[in-house]
Amino acid sequence: MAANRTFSIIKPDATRRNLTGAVTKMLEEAGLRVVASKRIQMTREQAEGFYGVHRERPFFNDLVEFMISGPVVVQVLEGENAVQRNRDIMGATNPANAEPGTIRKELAESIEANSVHGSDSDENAAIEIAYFFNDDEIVG
Ligand code: IDP
Repeated sequence: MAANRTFSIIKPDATRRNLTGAVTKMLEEAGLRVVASKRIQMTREQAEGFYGVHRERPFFNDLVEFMISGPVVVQVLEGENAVQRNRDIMGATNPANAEPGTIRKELAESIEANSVHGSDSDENAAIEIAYFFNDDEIVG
């Protein structure tokens, strides 16, 4: 299968604990290549828009507060089967349920402060990449 792309966020709990490198190393060791990366402070509007699908969920407001509580690192990852490969190395949403060796099992703090975001489909990957990056910022 041809290499394709997914979108990743290193969340504020990880940047706060200086784990940007540790997360990126795990992504790279899983066979993903970082083809775009920037450290940003998300605005409330950006976070609400990004997580718009969760607007009706009970944790929505807390999630937005968490995502703007500190810097995040947004990344485009490239590799064979990139979306699934990234989901596999991330582990389950709740770190308590994540497999050993996954980012969330090894590094995450809680179901909310779970260190990483990763797109859940090729379609959403394309939408999420375009939400944060211009084409000329992605260098494969
Ligand atoms: P995912 O990030 O594993 O795809 P989603 O269900 O899409 O999981 O949830 C998005 C994010 O919302 C999670 O990564 C986590 O930060 C937060 N979240 C999900 N479920 C809960 C919950 O029950 N309580 C608090 N935060 C949650």
